[in-house]
Amino acid sequence: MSKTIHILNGPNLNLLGKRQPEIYGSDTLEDVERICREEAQLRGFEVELFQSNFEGEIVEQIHRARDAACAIVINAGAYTHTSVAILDALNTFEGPVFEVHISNVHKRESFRHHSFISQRAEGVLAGFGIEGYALATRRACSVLS
Ligand code: CA2
Repeated sequence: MSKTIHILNGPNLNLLGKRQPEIYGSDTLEDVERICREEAQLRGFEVELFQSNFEGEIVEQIHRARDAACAIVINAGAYTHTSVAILDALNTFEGPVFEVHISNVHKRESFRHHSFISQRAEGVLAGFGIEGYALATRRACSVLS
């Protein structure tokens, strides 16, 4: 069985640390990968980080995860609130799924309050900054151990 946790990121998250630091902080996706890897390696797991601005590419990465990953940590960005296609893809994945949002989406506009992904996720973290990814990775390791 795979010991790799896939950390999936949706649109605009490539700009993390480069724009809107008042909402998303000043850490980058490289920092996300580093803190998740630290959590995973302490527990005998690995991580692989993926980001795309295209819905279909995220769907295809979830399909690859079916064979290559033991768990998925996903911040689908704005697709969280719109994408039945990503939900359907996650429903084909057999391992645990954890949903992460850097900001507290419930404190923001009402269109961010609904998530298609939450009904598939074992757990949801919002508003913990990039630490949410590390916490979700840690939880993925513990449910798999
Ligand atoms: O809080 C989150 O993590 C979000 O998933 C981020 C999405 C937003 O649409 C969700 O409602 C909540 C937006 C990602 C945009 O990422 C940026 C990062 C830095 C600079 C600009 C955009």
